[in-house]
Amino acid sequence: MSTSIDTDYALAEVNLALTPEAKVQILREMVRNRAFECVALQHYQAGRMGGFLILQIGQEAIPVAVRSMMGPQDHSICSLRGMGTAIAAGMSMRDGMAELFGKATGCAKGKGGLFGFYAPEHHHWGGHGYAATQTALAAGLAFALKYQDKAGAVFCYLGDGAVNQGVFHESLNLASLFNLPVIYLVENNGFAMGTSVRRSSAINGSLAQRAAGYNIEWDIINGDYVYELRAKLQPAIERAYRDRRPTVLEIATYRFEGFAIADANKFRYRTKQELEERREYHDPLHLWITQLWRENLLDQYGLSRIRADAFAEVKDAANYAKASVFPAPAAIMDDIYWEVDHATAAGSTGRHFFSP
Ligand SMILES: Cc1ncc(C[n+]2csc(CCOP(=O)(O)OP(=O)(O)O)c2C)c(N)n1
Repeated sequence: MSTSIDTDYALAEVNLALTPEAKVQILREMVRNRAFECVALQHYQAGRMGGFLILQIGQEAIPVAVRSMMGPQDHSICSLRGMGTAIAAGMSMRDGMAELFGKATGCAKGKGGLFGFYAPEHHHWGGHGYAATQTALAAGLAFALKYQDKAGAVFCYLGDGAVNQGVFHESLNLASLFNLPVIYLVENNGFAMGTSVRRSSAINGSLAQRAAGYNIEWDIINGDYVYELRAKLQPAIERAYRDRRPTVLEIATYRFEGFAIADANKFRYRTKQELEERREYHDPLHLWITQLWRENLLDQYGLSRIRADAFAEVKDAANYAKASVFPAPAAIMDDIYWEVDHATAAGSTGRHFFSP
């Protein structure tokens, strides 16, 4: 197992500034992320949840490292592969698990499932099902920060399958033109559903290179390593804070599960051997544990405690979700449209722009 790459980035200023407790906290967050998704998977397979279950297992270092670099003035927004990103942002496991169970106590009152993973109190704005739509919303959020003369940046996640959508290119153009403090994080896990990057992208050596066409700085990161992620995020964050300029970061990663849990083809577009190799040698969680081990910041007892705490938290969340009630049928239209909630004429007629 190679950790030499991360050892080099350990010397980056932003990593030298990390306290031992902060490093262990990063591990705690990664373990919480994985525990949440593993337990969600068990309940999904037991038939307790409907819809899709789209997991980030194998990609956890990214949202956790990104969050470790964010301040209270920053915002995040992501695609449909974003439950772990919401948990890393600060959403409680109870809010998330109840949402997956479709219960009224969930973060979107049981009406959104994983597409409803919003945590506005933590500046996390979902959870978007249509590939790349969040890239335009991120530009809008960044524009709002600038327009209102507020500090901060917007961290927008998207997948490799989203980089060829027109809306992403419009967003890049405007982000550059208007000098917006937005950081686009392309999580390149190699596949859009079952389509490989090689088959979907005309330029596939580097997805981030598209940014050059819009006069935007870009970089490529190995997303298995926390230190590398943090080191390479730092210039992008400075650029957003200081220069109000966007950045595109392409982050190489790998998802251990299928596209969604119901992915009948998951061994047709990649081999079992490839998957086993990734799990064995490139699991970001194991790599970070090894790193902390080498730095004498972790022992077996400490690791067991972290795991036990995470699983206790997620078990409590699942019990809470099970015990919660489903939303009442009469509430089906509540909290969906502002116009309905505020009893406007448009809310009662459904007509927003045209007279009957
Ligand atoms: C505009 C649009 N077209 C098609 C789909 C169907 N779809 C859902 S996820 C997905 C692939 C997304 O791949 P990627 O962006 O690489 O994200 P990943 O699933 O790898 O995290 C597609 C094509 C969609 N959601 N939105």
